[in-house]
Amino acid sequence: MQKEYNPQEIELKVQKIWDEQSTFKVVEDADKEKFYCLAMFPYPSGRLHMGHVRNYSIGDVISRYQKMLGKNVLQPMGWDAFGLPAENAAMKHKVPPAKWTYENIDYMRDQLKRLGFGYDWDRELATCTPQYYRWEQWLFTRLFEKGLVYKKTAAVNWCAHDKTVLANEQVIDGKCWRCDNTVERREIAQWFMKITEYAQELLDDIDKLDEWPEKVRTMQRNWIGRSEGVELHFEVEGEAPLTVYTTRPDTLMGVTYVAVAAEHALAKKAAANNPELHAFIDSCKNSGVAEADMATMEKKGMATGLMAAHPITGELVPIWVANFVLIEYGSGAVMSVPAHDVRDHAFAKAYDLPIKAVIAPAKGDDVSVEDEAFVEKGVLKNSGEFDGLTSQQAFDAIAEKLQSMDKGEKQVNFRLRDWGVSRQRYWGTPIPIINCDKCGAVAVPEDQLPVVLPEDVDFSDDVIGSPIKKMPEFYETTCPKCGGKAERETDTFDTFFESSWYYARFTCPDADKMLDERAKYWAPVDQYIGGVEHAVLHLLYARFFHKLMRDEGLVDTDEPFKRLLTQGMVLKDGTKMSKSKGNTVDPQGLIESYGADTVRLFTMFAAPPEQSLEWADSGVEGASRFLKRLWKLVEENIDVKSVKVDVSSLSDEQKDIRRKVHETLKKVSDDIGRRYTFNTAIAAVMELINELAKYKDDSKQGRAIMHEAIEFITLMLSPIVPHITQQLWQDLGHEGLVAEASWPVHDESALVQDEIEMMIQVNGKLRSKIKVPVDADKETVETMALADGKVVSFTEGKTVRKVIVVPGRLVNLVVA
Ligand code: RRW
Ligand code: ZN
Repeated sequence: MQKEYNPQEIELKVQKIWDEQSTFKVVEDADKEKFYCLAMFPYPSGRLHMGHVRNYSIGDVISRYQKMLGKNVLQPMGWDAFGLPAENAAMKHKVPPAKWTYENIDYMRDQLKRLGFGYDWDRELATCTPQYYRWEQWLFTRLFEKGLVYKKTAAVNWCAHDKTVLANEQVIDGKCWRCDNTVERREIAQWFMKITEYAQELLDDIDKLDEWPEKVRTMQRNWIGRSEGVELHFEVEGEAPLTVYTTRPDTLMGVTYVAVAAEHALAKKAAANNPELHAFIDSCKNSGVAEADMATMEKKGMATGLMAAHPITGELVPIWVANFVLIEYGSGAVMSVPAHDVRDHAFAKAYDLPIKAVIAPAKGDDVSVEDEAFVEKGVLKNSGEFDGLTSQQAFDAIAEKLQSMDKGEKQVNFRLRDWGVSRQRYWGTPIPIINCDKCGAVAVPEDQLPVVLPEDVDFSDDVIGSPIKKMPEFYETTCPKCGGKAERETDTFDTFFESSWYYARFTCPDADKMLDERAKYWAPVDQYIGGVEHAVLHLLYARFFHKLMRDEGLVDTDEPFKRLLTQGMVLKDGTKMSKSKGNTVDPQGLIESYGADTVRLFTMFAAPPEQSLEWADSGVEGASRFLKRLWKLVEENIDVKSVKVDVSSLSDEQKDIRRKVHETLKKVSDDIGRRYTFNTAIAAVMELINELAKYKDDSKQGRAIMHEAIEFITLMLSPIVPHITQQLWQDLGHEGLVAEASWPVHDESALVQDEIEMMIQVNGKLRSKIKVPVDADKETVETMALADGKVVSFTEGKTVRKVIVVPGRLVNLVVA
């Protein structure tokens, strides 16, 4: 064994062994319990970030541990390769996005290999290859036939100067990121997936995800946003009735106005001969407020001059146009109850609209709604025949009344909208549709798939927008239905489309259909690991896709991810490490100076996986020192190999140290296997190593215990620092790989303690320590304490007034 720990040399050597032996290649085996461990695959952005290192270290520790438990472990890796960054880089460096992407993949693959992650590289995939995206094109055409996708106009960001659609990230303070021109909203035809058809199931199945963080389950529930309410109609003279939805029908008698979205038909009509209103509506459209900002933006409105009839009283209330009502939500109109809704209240105050209180607190004094809305439920007042009912009773009574008048009915609503998947970008999967003047939108027939994205596009000039929109050789085609001239769709999919099913494709990356039988063997993913930034959309879309694929017969489970771990952020100086903040630490430099094991150890030790990890140079130094200490411990005790412990002949001291060894093993198994607190597992091993460093016992059994301890330590640390432990494992005389060894099991009998140490105090001062049998009763302990030689010297000639025994810990003698 070498005297010095040389990480660079060891790591490259060990990685070569894994490579040559295909250690992490995995095939389906019905006789073995499977374990599918997946960490969110990266965008090939250029180089690995510390956030990636953390994500993939967690996944690798879990995978390697499960493999040592004897399971058939799948841990794949691939590339989420489409998207805007490649286009931006292409414009900047004047290289085609494909070239930029493939070069990044090559570099980042090397980095992952250098970190020693145990991936089955035979399953590597990149979403920008036709072999991958052809199957999502196929699925899309299937869903088209089933009516689960459709075309609808929706607003996009448009830069009139560059004549291109902009992604939300390319709009900065309402201006184009390239030319600073004010961005406009434009309505264009786009493709949508009917995720709303699955809203109820996506909601219900959250209950099955009992190994997901509660926080994420709540975020998913809120995003889906199921509510129970009433849909009702206000008559408008000479117009179609105005339909609104409310979750508070109990407040119906407090409606004092109705508000519609700027795009609502009634607003447009009223604006026809009202230039002021026309201008207001235009200003609403151009403001292009993101949905997230709706709550905080300034609420603005204008009266239309039209009136609506209250469905129960027939009383006329004014119709207003308001910027906070969204046309995409419900009917684009809301009933307003300023007395009992915060937003309506603020609006009524601003425009001097009446406020009518109809709900009183269920208990206590009535409250004024002049300065503030009363939003709680309570008891109805000023509501005619409904007075005195509780909010709950009134919900039903008012719904029934409306129903009997044919003016409304109960309805379940979802906040969730259909998923708009069209992007007017180049670097993405072409949407497999042909637009024909005669036949409309026609799906590309299966035998004409994939629709291949041209990769040899010219980015040497100043390219603006999507090059395929200017390539007749791409878009000119014939209609599959009528054979006439037609044009291909030149929009591409949102990149969340690719990441919604990659986990399934990893099970059969070479299948000549979307998924084959292997997908059923591996589904679901047993452990999924990724950043909390994907807690809502990515996970929801992947759950949706899983159900779509299930309904195609491709998988037979309901949910894709059994257990979810959301890792915390990586911080430096208290803020998120990011390029824009200029506070990143490049993992590459660390690997080169310390080796992969040190980097892995540091990221796993510095914080529990779900919490943020604060970067500290001293932490890396500490991790490096620890590995040197581990090396030294083994090196000093290497001669002890092959001595076996004889449990029956151990001294008390030997039993104690062996107990510590087995206690540590028990704790580490639980920390890694169940709790996922890798940091405390490492801390426990560190503590054990400190103890062992002090332990000098050259007897045969003493050496046997040391031997057992260092073997366990090597095994316990191997998922975290797999290179150094492989070398130590070999030096300890093992033929096979530590990655393929069995996880050790602690000896329960070694944990049994037959004696415990108790402190003896005399008048509150520590005077002695004695060993007593664990099962000794109070009297025995008392007698033993009083008989102890040191104690006697303090009690001689005095009277023992009182003896206090704290079982298992101490005895206090009160003497005078
Ligand atoms: N390709 C997508 C992606 O996010 C994943 C699809 C499944 C949608 C923190 C993590 C910090 C990230 C700073 C920086 C994700 C990080 C994985 C970071 C891949 C985290 C990366 N690709 N967690 N990650 N940089 O390349 O959360 O505090 O951006 O789980 O690495 O990230 S990605
Ligand atoms: Zn046609």
